[in-house]
Amino acid sequence: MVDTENGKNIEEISSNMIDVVIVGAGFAGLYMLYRLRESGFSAKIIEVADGIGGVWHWNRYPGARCDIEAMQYSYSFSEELQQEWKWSEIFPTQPEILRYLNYVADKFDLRKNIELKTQVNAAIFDETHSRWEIQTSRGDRILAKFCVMATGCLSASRIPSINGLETFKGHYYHTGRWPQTDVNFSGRRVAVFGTGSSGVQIIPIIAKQAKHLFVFQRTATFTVPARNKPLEPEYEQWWKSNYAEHRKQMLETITGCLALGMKNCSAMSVTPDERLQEYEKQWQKGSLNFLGSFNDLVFNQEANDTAAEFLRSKIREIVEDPTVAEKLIPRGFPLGAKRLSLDTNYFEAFNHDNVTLVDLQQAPIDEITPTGIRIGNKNYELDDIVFATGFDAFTGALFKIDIRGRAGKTLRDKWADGPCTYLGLMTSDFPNLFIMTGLGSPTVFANAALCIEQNVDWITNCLVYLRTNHYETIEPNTEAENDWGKHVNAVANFILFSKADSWFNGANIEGKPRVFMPYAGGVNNYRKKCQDVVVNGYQGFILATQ
Ligand code: N01
Repeated sequence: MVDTENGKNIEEISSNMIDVVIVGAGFAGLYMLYRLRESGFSAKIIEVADGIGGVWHWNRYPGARCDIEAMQYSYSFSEELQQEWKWSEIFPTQPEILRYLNYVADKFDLRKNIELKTQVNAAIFDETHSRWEIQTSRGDRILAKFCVMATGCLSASRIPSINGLETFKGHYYHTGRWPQTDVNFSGRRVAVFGTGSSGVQIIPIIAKQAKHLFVFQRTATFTVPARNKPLEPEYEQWWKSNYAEHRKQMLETITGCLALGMKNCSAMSVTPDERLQEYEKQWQKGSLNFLGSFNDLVFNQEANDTAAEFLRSKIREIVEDPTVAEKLIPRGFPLGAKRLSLDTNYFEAFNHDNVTLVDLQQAPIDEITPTGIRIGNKNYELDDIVFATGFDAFTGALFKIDIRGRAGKTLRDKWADGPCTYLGLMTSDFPNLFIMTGLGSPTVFANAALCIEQNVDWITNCLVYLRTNHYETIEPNTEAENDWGKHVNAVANFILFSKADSWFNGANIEGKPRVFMPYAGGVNNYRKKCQDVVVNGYQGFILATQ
């Protein structure tokens, strides 16, 4: 029988039938593939890039590194792997993390089920046969019982539309789509847009290389020093000697990270001197744990103000020119409401003679010209422009795919007013479609590697349950989905993270609905909710035998 539209016969298409198609070969996709194969499912990853690694493949800009300790930001599923892999630094660089992921792919023989350089164009649910048809840029149509979107929450990079960009005669780059060839800024005049985590990492490196660096800042940012260093053998040994137990403890935390010696009291319950001492101690230690210096910094504005003021005082100490320091001081939003960054010599970079801060709050850009950037009658002559301008987070990568569920309904239409999921894992009317992009889950506030493993384990156990009990489909009921959405919102309103324009709530993308998308209730609570749903017979899900 011939399918006239695509010129392929049904037998040819059916021979392409597998249990699960996974979209994306990052941290999530790789472990998903491993777990599914171990559980007896046929599975395949489709990945658009020419290599595995997801964000760690694309974000190869100078200075890119992890801001969660590698001993924790790594897979826990194999004791052998976690014992034999040796990290060189506390916060390893992008190349080292990519090497690790490649090592994992080789060790567990994952590559044979990964198809690179292939874009998934569409995923269409066939209600008659309860299966997904995945259409790729190679013209393939793969049929799968289940589809897992491991497309990442920060993978759809975004260059803002600035008048005249297409006329620019120099080079321009986005941090999230960095070329694989060497980019050297020596002797060049470079502009950087964006002072989020990517900008904070790349700016000090370019400052060292460039003839002149212009940082075009729209919103000043809070950062804490990383104080990165080589991994000390004793520390590594401490982790490795009892890895399983440490990983277990991590699961019981809010952030999915072990942070020892933190104070479990309100910032307002101690004297101002004690407070400062604690902030100073955490500042000297470095790491994002600064936000946990006291247990109420994320929901008590008064407490948050004290920590924010401490960080502002540090900027004044570091930056020599007081006028520049004032421009670099973040104001108008709580600490943490835009994601806190870890830095290495970020503010120090502004003390270099070859670095100029351009404050876009004073005057916005008029245009990009063939030779640079114009603001009013001032021209900045440039050779290169770097956009560290972030991502269409959570939904951007999903919406690049034409995803259609029941009755041909598109995901885009369903989520026109903002995404809605149950546990961040599924959405109603899209049976057997699992989503692992951090929506409605704590991933972006926590140790993403651990959150990914939790999601993958949940999905795998769910598929085993369906197989054992002869169910054909699973999808959330709308009531459970709505209740989850309300809960995610209620938690977001309780904490201060919702009180700023950010990629958390879609505010960084023009026209995107303002919905607070991640779950801020903590890894421990999220896990418990996911477990309870299972214990109660997949409560909130509709399971059907045909
Ligand atoms: O992106 P961002 P990012 N003109 O959206 C500015 C993770 N990550 O790539 O705030 C001028 O945070 C924008 O300004 P404003 C991490 O979770 C982790 O830095 O919108 N500026 C902002 O300053 C992080 O949170 C690591 O006013 C413009 C910046 O661009 C997430 O990825 C490293 C502009 C965008 O900041 C995203 O970080 C890197 C315009 N038209 C990233 N448009 C680790 O360390 C936007 N901006 C693991």
